[in-house]
Amino acid sequence: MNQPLYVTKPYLPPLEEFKTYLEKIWERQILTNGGPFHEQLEEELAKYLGVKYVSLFANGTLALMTALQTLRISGDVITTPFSFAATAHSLLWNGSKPVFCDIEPGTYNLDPSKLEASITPDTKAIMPVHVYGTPCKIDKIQEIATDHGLKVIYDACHSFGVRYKGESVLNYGDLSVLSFHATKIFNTFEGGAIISHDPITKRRIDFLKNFGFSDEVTVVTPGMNAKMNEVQAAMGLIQLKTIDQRIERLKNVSLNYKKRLKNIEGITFLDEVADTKHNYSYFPILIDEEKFGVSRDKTYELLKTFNIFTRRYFYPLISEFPVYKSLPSSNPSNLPIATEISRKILCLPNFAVLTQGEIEHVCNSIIEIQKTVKEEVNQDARLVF
Ligand code: T4K
Repeated sequence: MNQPLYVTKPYLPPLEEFKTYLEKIWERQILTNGGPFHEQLEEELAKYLGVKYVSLFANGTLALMTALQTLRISGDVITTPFSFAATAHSLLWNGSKPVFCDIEPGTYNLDPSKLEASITPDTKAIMPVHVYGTPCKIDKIQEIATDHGLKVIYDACHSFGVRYKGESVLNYGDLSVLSFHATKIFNTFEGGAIISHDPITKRRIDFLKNFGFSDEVTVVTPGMNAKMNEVQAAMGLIQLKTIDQRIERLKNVSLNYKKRLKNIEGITFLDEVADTKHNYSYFPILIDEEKFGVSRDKTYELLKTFNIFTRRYFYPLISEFPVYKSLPSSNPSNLPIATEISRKILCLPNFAVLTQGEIEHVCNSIIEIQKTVKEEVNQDARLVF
């Protein structure tokens, strides 16, 4: 049997290289609290990403929660149900109420044409997600936010390195949040960042992630502990050296998948968006049961028998989790596109070292599942007659 193929495989640099960084940490004995690697990574990331200010965090969820604190958001926040639980959880943890708005079929991101209908006098902000790294309809969202005096915090956890109209997608909105979790294209084991655009906001973020201390004896705000440590930052510095090569390889993986799967009836892909440099960090497909002949869930289960472990990101919708289900905006009639996409979505194994043979194995297994199930159905039909 082949080695199991998971939805992703974290990038790990050569251990020897990592050891040289660990030796420096051991020598300096500075393990956290804004150490030299932390400072270096903030600087290098700002340069690489093409953004003004980076504030590093222990993980993306703490960064989302701190972003809301930074802008003092409390009230209703419009967001997408088609995301990871952390998007909406960060709102609840801040005493805000998520208001779910439907997504659009082309990008699976918040549908700006439905946004305005969700705005009430209690609405304070919009938290869109660039899901799978595909940019939201940024210009339209900003126009609506400006018209209604709302803040925009992008959950950009999938958007490392994504550029839109020639500049970083992270430069849009009031703040953007990244995740550097092990499963992400750029990882620091766990980690995250807030991208801000002016020095005063950057300062507030940095106070908030360090208990609110502005100096040794002064606490200016009730902050929390959300700091990235030196081992995480060292990992980030090493990862940055090879990120462009890995994105290039992922682009190839995506092209190869598309070549092999494009003629299978009932399988479609996410469109590439114009004016965008993608990072190709996820490879989602939609399975239309009627045309493909097998349901998404059955395909997901049967792929396991081929040692292929796909993921249904994002099923169930956040609005379907018990804690959110009773919100009026969680009613499926309010979220028809999100509901449909979450029933069809399947993320295939996708990582930079995925080989051509492994891509063939995934595609051939999908084709075989379709063939076998269709034959079984035909056989059952013959038995009936
Ligand atoms: N907003 C959005 C839009 C997000 O997608 C996320 C996180 C966040 C916010 C929050 O950011 P963080 O606080 O996490 O920084 C994973 C990740 O845990 C999560 O970070 C990510 N989104 C989400 C989309 O995916 P799971 O529950 O699917 O992870 P898990 O452990 O099942 O991993 C998936 C596969 O990856 C495994 O089957 C094997 C492989 N894997 C995983 C890990 C952790 C490895 O090979 N090595 C590993 O160390 O949530």
